[in-house]
Order: sequence, then C-alpha cells, then structure tokens
Amino acid sequence: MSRLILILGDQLSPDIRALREADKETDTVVMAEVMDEASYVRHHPKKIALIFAAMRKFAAGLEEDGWRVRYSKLDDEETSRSICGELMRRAQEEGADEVLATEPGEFRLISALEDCPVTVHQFEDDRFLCSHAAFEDWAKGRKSLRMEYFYREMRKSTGLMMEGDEPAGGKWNYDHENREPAPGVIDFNGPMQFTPDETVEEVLDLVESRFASNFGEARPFWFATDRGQARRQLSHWIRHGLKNFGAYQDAMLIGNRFLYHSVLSLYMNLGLLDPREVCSAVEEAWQAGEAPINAAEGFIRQIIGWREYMRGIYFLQGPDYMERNALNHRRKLPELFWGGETKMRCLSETIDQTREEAYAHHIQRLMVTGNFSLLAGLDPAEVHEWYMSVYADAYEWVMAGNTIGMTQFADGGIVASKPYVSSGNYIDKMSDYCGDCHYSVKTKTGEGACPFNLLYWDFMARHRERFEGNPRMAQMYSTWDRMSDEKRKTIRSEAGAILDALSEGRVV
Ligand code: FAD
Ligand code: DLZ
Ligand code: SF4
Repeated sequence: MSRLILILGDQLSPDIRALREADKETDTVVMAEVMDEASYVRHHPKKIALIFAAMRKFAAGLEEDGWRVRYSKLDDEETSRSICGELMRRAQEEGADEVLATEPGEFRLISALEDCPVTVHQFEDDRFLCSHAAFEDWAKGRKSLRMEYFYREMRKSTGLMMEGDEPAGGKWNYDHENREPAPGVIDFNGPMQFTPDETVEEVLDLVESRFASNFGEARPFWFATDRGQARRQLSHWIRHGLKNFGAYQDAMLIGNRFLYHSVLSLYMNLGLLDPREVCSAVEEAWQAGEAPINAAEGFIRQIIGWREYMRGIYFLQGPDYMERNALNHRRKLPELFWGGETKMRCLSETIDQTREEAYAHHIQRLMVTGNFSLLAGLDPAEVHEWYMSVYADAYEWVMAGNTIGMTQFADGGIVASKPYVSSGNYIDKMSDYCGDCHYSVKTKTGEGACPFNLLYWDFMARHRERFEGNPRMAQMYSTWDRMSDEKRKTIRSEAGAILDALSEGRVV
C-alpha cells in the first residue's frame, strides 16, 4: 500500500525530513491550502499570499523532480477545511493507509495530526540546529534559562565563528558595539523586491477575494516565493547590508523600514532558506574581510541563539505557555493596534508600516509595540494574537517566546531576567520618531508629556512588590523613591488617565 507524505506550508525545504523518509517510486506527496490554517488567526494577506505562492511553486518543483504530488488549492471545490480532512480524502483516493509527516511547529497542529483517523507518523523537524532532546538536556537542572549561555553551547556545537574551543576574536558577544542610532546616510536600499509572476498573481487574486477584511493588503507584493529568489536576497543582503547590520540593528527611522536588516526570517521560517546555509554565508563574508566581527557575530547570534532558543522554550514549556499571565494584565488591545487613530508617532509609524509591509524589525516589535503593550497592561494573550496576525514571519514556535516571554513578561521571567520596558528616552535615542510627535519626549508630566514617560513609572510602581528585589531594577526604584510625593502622585494620576482612555477607546 502506498503512503502519503505531508508537506505543510512552512515545510518547503527540498530535504525536509518527511521527504527523506519517503519513496519517490511509491509514495504520494500531499500539499493543501486549507481554511483552518489560513484562518486560525486573521493572518496578514501578504503572509497568506507568500505561503500559498511558495507552496504552489514548491509543489511544481517536486513534480519536476519526479514526485507524484496531490495539491489542493483553497478554491478547489473538493478541498476540505483542514489538513486532516485533506489527508483523509487523499488517503481514500490513493488507497493509502499511513502518512509520513515532519512535526509541525505548533502544538495545535501536532494534536490535530495525532487525532486524525488516518495514522500519521510525525518525524522531528531537523531543519533546526538544536533538537528537542538537546534543548531539554541543556535546560535540565538550570535555575535560569538565559539565552546567552545557550548561545555559547550552540557556538561550540556548530563550530560557527570558533577558533578551537574559543570564540573568534576572544569574545562571545559584541553587542556593546551594536547599539548605535541610525547614521545620517543609509547606504543600503533594503531587501530585493521581486515582481509577481503568473503563479503569484493568481494567488494574490485569490487572497484579495477571500481575505479582504483582514488587516493589511496583499498588493503591492514583492516577497521572494521560491528558493532561487530567497537565495538572491541572501546574497544581496550579505553584499550590501551585513557590514552595517551590527552597529545599527537597534535603530529606527521614519521612512526607512528595513535599514540594514536582512528580512530573511520570512524565508527561513518557510523553509526556503536553511539557517545553516545563512550562518555559513555570513561567517564566510566575515572570514573574507567583507563584514566586521560585530556584524557577523551579532547576526549569527540571532539565528543560532535567539531563533533556536525561542523554539526550545516553546516546546519545553508546552501548550499552556500562551495562556501565562504572570503580571495579571487584563486590558483589551486598543483599536490603535488595528490602525485606529493615535497621536503617538512611534506607534503610528510602526503600525502603519506593519499594515503595509507585514514586517517590522526587532526593535520596533520589542521597544515600541511590545514595550507599550507591557506598560499599558494589555492582556498578553491578545498581544500574542495580534503579533501572530500581523507579521508575515509569524509562527507560534518562534512568536510565543518573543511575545509571552520577552516582551510581556507573562511567563514570570523565564525568557527575560527583567521586563523590557523603557520610557520615551530610549525611543528618542534610537529613532527620529519623537521629533515628529504630538507629545514631547522631554516632558515628564503635564500637558503634552510622552505617554511612555508616565506609563513607565506607573508600571514600576504597580509592580513594585514583584520587581524591587531584582538587582537590575534597584536603581530605577531608588530614582522613583527620590521623587517628591507630589510628583509621584501626579505621574500616577496622569498615567491612570491614559490607561482609562485606552480602556474607554479614546484616542491617546
Ligand atoms: P534581522 O534583524 O535581519 O535578524 C536576523 C534573523 O535573526 C531573523 O531573520 C530571525 O530569524 C532571527 N531573530 C532575530 N531575533 C530573533 C528573536 N528574538 N527570536 C527569533 N529569531 C530571531 N521572528 C520571527 O521569525 N517570527 C516571529 O513571529 C517573530 N515574532 C516576534 C515578536 C516579537 C514581540 C519580537 C520582539 C520579536 C519577534 N521576532 C519574530 C524576532 C524578530 O523581530 C524577527 O525575527 C525579525 O524582526 C525578522 O526580521 P529580519 O529577518 O529582518 O531580522
Ligand atoms: C500559516 C499557514 C497558512 C496561512 N496556510 C497554510 C495552508 O493552507 N496549508 C498548510 O499546509 N500550511 C499553512 N500554513 C502553515 C501552518 O499553519 C504551519 O505549518 C503551522 O502553523 C505550524 O508552524
Ligand atoms: Fe513615542 Fe513619546 Fe517619542 Fe511620541 S514622544 S514618538 S509617544 S516616545
């Protein structure tokens, strides 16, 4: 009896595990665009278009390669709602009684495959550099699971940027060289933009007709949708963007949405690029003297450090991780996150860009929308769902640690040793947003005071019991204590007014 080989929309790697386990002569590959996947959150239309277009091209490539492929388009009449439904339908058509799959990156889908009436064997996804077992081993018995220590182990096990047992250049981490505001001139025009071909155009029409009410629009569309294009973007960025990636990775600029960022998460997360090949290409550029050590190390740390670590945390913590709410934050997500009016320039800039590109870089996600959500006490599950909905690179295995852990401190401090919060000062230092804002970043209280300034101290005061014992926060509490009673009262009452306005749907 033949078997089915399931390839999901983010498993578009030619050597994906399920294909390696398969027999080209007798097995049939199943790929399906299904409504359950396209709607478990209200994905940005650009993300759906990216996935469907890349799936169609990948399926065509497999056929050219001699595989028998059964591909279901979303608007085919017979296509069922779910991946399991499609497996059952194809199993009957093909007379197959088992399915080989690569483990999905989300508990929801792993359970759906386990519960599917047809037998599905799920093989571990070995596109990641750290297996579940290796992460569990690393985590076992540790009091704290800090990324930096995990990262060192990953450097050793991959050998990337190592000189024997020592890190290249003598230091594990060059982050202190990586915190510069944007320079006067940015000599990089951003990611390569690809003109939609016939396949992409067909998908864009489909997405426009079926997902018109989702946040954002499918067109204009320029993402790479196959491995060849993704590789061109990798080379383009290494040649022109990498050298300044390190220094300016925390900078934010009105009108420059990508700065020196690679915009490669989209393609790595889909499987079009392998994280190993990306890291090796960066290491080679550094070895050839084409990129400084702080850029190469900083980038490799994001991939073998943060990316692998976030996945490890997700699978270690389990399905209830997304429900954690250590700070008991309950405020509903305000309309401004969906493009509603706001007078805060940093938020409007980041959210407008997110709607138009389905992309924002790390510091915009962390220190603008994430910082604001935490300071405003927004419900972390709603925050998580927002991020899952609006970014084209969003998958739960990588998103959860970033939202629930890193930005919202909802896991009580597993990912972050202290909450990532800041007043307006940080945003002012790293961006040009404040100069163009209704509020004044230099004003701490009263008319026109920057909401980040007020909400920052209010957050510290609200959560004093939890955080005052944290040595990394002691200095902030002594600054707070040195303020006059009157000033503290004013801050709390003005912050309270902002929080009330958010809860009542008034413009902030
Ligand atoms: P670059 O700045 O060029 O960085 C290089 C690569 O490093 C990225 O492509 C990515 O693969 C990796 N990386 C960097 N930081 C992280 C991180 N914290 N966690 C995991 N990988 C990282 N990344 C996603 O891929 N998917 C998500 O759903 C996602 N959600 C996020 C949500 C929040 C609240 C935050 C703070 C970060 C999130 N990130 C996510 C991480 C990071 O913001 C994006 O990977 C990055 O912005 C993608 O753009 P880039 O490829 O230009 O990244
Ligand atoms: C994200 C996504 C979307 C939008 N659509 C599909 C789809 O129609 N078919 C499919 O196989 N995969 C899709 N995906 C990716 C899955 O949701 C993804 O595999 C899981 O979320 C696990 O990461
Ligand atoms: Fe954002 Fe405050 Fe700066 Fe305005 S002044 S852009 S609200 S940080």
